[in-house]
Amino acid sequence: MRSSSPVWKMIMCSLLLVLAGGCSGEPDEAGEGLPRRTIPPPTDEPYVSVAIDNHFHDIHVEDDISIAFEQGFIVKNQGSNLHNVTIPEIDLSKDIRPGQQVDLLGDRLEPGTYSIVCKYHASEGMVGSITVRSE
Ligand SMILES: [Cu+2]
Repeated sequence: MRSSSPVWKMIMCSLLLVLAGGCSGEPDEAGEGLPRRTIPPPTDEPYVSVAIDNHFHDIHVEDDISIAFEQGFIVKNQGSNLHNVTIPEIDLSKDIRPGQQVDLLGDRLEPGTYSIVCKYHASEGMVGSITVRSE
């Protein structure tokens, strides 16, 4: 994507609005003394994986996703099929109906690496992995 596209500017403007509490609508190529930086992942909000038909987003094994212990972890079913979160390491298996979510905030995962499997669609590759850091 070209950095000068209107969509990209709109996205960046929205981010600036959230981060800086204001946005002029003008591109700010020179900056105003604020260091440009990559937005860090929020550590005080749960990490969310979206389940669609039939795939988990944002917990791909190859991406080696890790979250802070305090964050918690939510899987939202935004597809139209019934999905499931099975975490063999903690003997957890919960179905998630369309529009529902599984919230592991109150059932916090101890530090370690976990497999996330949809028992209905594992054969279609609906699997993932997440590591909970100890710090
Ligand atoms: Cu599924």
